[in-house]
Amino acid sequence: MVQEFEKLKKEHEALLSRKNEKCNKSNGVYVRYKNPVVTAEHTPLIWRYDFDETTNPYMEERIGINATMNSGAIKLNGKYYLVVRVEGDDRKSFFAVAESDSPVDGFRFWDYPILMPETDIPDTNMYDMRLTAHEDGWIYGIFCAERKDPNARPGDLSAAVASAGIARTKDLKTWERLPDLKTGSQQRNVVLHPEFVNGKYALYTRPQDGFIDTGNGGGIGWALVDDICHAEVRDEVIINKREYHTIKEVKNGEGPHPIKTEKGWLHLAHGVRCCAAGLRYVLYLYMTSLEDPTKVIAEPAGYFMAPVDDERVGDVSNVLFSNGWIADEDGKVYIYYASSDTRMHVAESTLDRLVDYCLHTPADGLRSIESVRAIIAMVEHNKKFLK
Ligand code: M1P
Repeated sequence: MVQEFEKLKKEHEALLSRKNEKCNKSNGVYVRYKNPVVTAEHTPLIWRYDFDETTNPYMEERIGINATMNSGAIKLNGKYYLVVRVEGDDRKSFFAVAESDSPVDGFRFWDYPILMPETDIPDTNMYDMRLTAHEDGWIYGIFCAERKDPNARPGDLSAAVASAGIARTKDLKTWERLPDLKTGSQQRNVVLHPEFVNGKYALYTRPQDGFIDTGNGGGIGWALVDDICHAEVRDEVIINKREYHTIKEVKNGEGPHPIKTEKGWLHLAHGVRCCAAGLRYVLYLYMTSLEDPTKVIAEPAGYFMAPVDDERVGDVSNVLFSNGWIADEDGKVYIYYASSDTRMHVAESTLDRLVDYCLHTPADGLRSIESVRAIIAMVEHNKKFLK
């Protein structure tokens, strides 16, 4: 028994202290790291095993963890933090903080997951937190609060309602839960902009008709809110539309909050299309104006990152999803992304590279002939250098 526990602990420690390294391949825009940064196996053994031989004579795992995914990210006092969406074998998601001195490896969960306070209407499930250190001094976490649809047909045990849960903290340990966002539609992927705009809090929204289907929800929305403690969406404009025959035809959603650069706000988002294998989730970038954050000033065609190799397979296959990135002091950007709703990875780039990618990659011409024209323009440009 003691031996078995010791073996488990040794293997766990080896996983937690494993060093990461960059992949050999890069497209010049970003480089992936080889190992996932957080997996279900990274979760503490003290969450999962009863260490008392008298109550756990067979050393069975008592509480199984199924996945660690869609994590908010923030750097505080020189340390890198992920607020991880942890999903148990029981399908319930919750938040837990993983901390490291390095942006690319060494993430260790705190001993206790976050006991997120509830509102008057208990959440059945909570997930996908976006962290924003707002200029008002608080760190906000906005996440999906999911509940059974009270109007579901009898016998329908799947119908659910998604709303934006709002909480705030100063230290990621103690959280104050605020009322959920009031809005005329269901909402997921709601993100708080880090600055006041016209003296108001600004939210990226994702209106949706149903729990899964966005329906008439046209894409990523924007709404100004007077009071974050009683947040209500009154006017919502769509700032980044879904488009026919693009990577975001079926759905899209804001990732983490945008990063301010000299040339505009840099956004990371996910786009979803449908294919014979089901929904395919990829990541894309776009930029908005500093003067008018509702105005898109650049959007490269197609995806920025799509699932590759092992990333393609998991609980919900063919999915990349990101709700966390960190712009470091030295200009590097760490993009934390989940693959196939199962595990967390990191990719590295720089602000300069990402902005250059946005401003100099051809936009989507929305027709095959325009894609060909973009290639012809590139070839003609390059001919000058090949003589
Ligand atoms: O399963 C893929 C993703 O599906 C949802 O994202 P969206 O609302 O854009 O469809 C979310 O449940 C997300 O957590 C999940 O990764």
